[in-house]
Amino acid sequence: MENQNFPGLEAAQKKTMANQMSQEPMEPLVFNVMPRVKSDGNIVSPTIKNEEPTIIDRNIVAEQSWFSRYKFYLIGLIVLLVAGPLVYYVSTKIGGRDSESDVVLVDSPALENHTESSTASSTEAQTITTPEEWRQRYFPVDFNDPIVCGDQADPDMDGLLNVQEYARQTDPNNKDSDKDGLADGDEIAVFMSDPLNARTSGNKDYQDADYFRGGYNLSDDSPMTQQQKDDLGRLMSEKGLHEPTISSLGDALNDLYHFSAPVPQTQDSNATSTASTTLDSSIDLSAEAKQGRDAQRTLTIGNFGIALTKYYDDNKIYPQTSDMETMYAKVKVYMKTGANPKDPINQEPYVYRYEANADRSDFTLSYYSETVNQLIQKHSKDAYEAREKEEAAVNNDRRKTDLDTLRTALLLYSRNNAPDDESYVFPSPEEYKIKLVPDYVIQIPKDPKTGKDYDYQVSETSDSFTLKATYDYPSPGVTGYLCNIVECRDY
Ligand SMILES: [Ca+2]
Ligand SMILES: [Ca+2]
Ligand SMILES: [Ca+2]
Ligand SMILES: [Ca+2]
Repeated sequence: MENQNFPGLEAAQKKTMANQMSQEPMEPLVFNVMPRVKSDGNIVSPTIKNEEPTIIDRNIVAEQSWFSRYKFYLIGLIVLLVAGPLVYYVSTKIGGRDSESDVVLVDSPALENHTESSTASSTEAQTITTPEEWRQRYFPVDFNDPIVCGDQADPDMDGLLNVQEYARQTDPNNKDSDKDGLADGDEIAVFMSDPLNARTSGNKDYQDADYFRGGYNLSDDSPMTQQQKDDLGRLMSEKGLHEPTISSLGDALNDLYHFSAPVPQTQDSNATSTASTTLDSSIDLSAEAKQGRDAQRTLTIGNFGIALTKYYDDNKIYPQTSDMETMYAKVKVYMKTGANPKDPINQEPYVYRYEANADRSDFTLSYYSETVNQLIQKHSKDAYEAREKEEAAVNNDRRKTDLDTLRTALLLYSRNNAPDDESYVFPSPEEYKIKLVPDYVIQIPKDPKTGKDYDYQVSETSDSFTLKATYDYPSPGVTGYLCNIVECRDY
């Protein structure tokens, strides 16, 4: 789009972003360095790397002056309780993207004996607080793998951490949820546009990226003043930009905002010899980039593993090769999506490895994790488990859709058969199939795994019903899916 064509935009409806900006999720980051009081009254000491928290026996503590022993912790806790949320609130009001700087990952053996704060943050990076249902939807295979779906991970590398993607309802696997050319994280932290609306301005002719490529204000379609451009440029430098923003805005970044895409970070030249120091200097070694690459590795190895089990089902042995490309060629037909048999860095130790055992009844697939600095190995057992969970997620979705469909059919039936608009009438379990098919539903759906009918019950007075399905691998406290007159929900 030419800049000259841009004036003459119609007056646009505006969305207030202010409301959205104030909804950053609270994170418990600050508190984990302090002792926590468990529900049984015992005190858990601060988590120290690779060690189980020490539980201090309540009785022993009680024998001494509890206050004098823990007064510094208490005072510190109180200070943190007050100051933590305040600092957090202020930082998110200013920034939108918050705690990347807090995520200090132990990124090389040389840093192993580093301070407690970095290890605490490393543990923190593994925290998962998003609901399992959400993770199952977006990460069906790795929904419990903190490297992929931990709160602080950013597998799609759009600058928005998973916990923020959840809060914003954006897609944690999609850099640009609304496909307007601006990365989710950049929309929030830099452009103050809606990450779920390609046309925040309301102008149907121009997407969000068009405005910033031309130097126009989203709020009123006016050309930006020099001051506004300078301010935006400063924000870009401060927050950084992510793809696809950089490609979408192209030359405008420098021409209008004097912003040039950042030069990839390289390892500190003082660092002692680690694998990382020998890496190509063009490789981005930021914590964010490492997490992104690890997420990709987990996904890739997971997909290979599942495809290998399918290959095994057909061939009764695993492929005999130690060459990733050859293995990939053999299992390709079993893969749902393409995969790259080369590691994102593909330089020792960051390479994928595959090997079958002697009688080819098992395999080892591995990658080297940059975020935890260790070799991650997966065997056929892991792959079968991942496959079951993947299939379970698909089946569970099917069950929800089926019950929603049946519920709609039943409500339509009731509307046509009840004596008046206020009352309901539902067919009995004995004859609901005859009554519903084919007028209200083409056929009665059955459970995708058992092939049996879903549980359908009607009240004695025939004016209410319950439909139930049982999930495979349900989350704790959940059995399945339930629909009645009022709603459909997990139960
Ligand atoms: Ca993200
Ligand atoms: Ca995203
Ligand atoms: Ca976008
Ligand atoms: Ca947008």
